[in-house]
Amino acid sequence: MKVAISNRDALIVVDMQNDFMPLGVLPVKEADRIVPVINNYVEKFERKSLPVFFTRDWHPENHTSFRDFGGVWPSHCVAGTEGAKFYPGLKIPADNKFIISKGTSPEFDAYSGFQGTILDSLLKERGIRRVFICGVATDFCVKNTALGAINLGYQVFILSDGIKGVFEDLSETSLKLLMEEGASLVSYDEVSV
Ligand code: VGL
Ligand code: ZN
Repeated sequence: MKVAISNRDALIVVDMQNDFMPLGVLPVKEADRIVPVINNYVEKFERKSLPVFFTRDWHPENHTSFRDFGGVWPSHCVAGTEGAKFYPGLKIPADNKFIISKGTSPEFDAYSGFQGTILDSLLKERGIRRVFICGVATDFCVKNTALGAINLGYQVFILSDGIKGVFEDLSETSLKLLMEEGASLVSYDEVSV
């Protein structure tokens, strides 16, 4: 399908942080490969002066999702550390960009960029009705951010060439679920400015 970006659209880049890159502590296979594609999407939105939202996992040292504290993941994206920083190759516009930290309190995890954040109000304030979502991981934070957006009434486009997952099967299932929930899957050539 073809879709043209209009002035009620925003781009959401999910968790493109060092710890999720191939050399990180919670690596998403080939996550570095989508960086150039994501940068191109960022430029598309930047050119139209549309907002770009970057979510980031921003956990305290004793976060509930960490194995030592009863969770399933190795310690990752601890606030202020190198691993929590955005991947150096990621293009972050000087203007009209917003950084959304999530999973910031010890006792709650947040796979969705909407969970415990002001993302929804920032979008609503700007009259945004449709969100284009890319980043990692397809089967966790991309999935849940997209579901959050759908539940809040946004029209959701998943950027198929701008996502990578942890588990292949789970990523497939996640995308299928998102389509059933009303999201559309589009690639770079299908998105025009
Ligand atoms: C994520 C696992 C743990 C993600 C975050 O960004 O998808 N996955 N924390
Ligand atoms: Zn996390």
